[in-house]
Amino acid sequence: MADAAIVRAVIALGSNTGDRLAHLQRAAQEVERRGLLRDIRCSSVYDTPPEKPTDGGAFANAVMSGDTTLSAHALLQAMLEVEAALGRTRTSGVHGGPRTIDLDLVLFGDQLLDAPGLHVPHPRFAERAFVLVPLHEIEPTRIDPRNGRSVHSLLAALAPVSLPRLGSLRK
Ligand code: PH2
Ligand code: MG
Ligand code: MG
Repeated sequence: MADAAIVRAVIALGSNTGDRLAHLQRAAQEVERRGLLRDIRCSSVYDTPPEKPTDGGAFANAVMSGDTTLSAHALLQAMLEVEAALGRTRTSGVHGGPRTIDLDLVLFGDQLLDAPGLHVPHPRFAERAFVLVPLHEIEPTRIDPRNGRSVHSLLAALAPVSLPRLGSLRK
């Protein structure tokens, strides 16, 4: 049988309640421990102003990339399990409201996917400094398969931002 295809996936991590840095570090540890990604690269963790839609405070954000043989659906399901294992709570019904941990599938190889609950590339990542700044740190030449533009060029198109570094995703 042919080997399962290896795909390089990018996961964005966010938290805006409690010990935000610890939530991101634990989530990254779980992604690695459960073998969801291999040959992992981790960005720094940044302190980011909340972008709409949200009714919460400042976020901690980071991204990690790695190889996977899981399908996009299986990876997303496993990411939701990591969120649940970390006790994800929603203190309001507002999309983007305060949350202990949010894991979003940003890129899955160069695939374009549109299924219920699974929209890849993440529909808004190319306008979001809180994704592009950390992604630029680890994958500057990565291409947005929707338009062929590199992370470097997407970031250059945003208003200049300077995001404070909160720490490292790896403890
Ligand atoms: N996530 C959102 C909405 N707004 N803002 C920042 N800075 N970071 C996030 O992760 C974020 C957000 C919806 O998931
Ligand atoms: Mg999100
Ligand atoms: Mg999410």
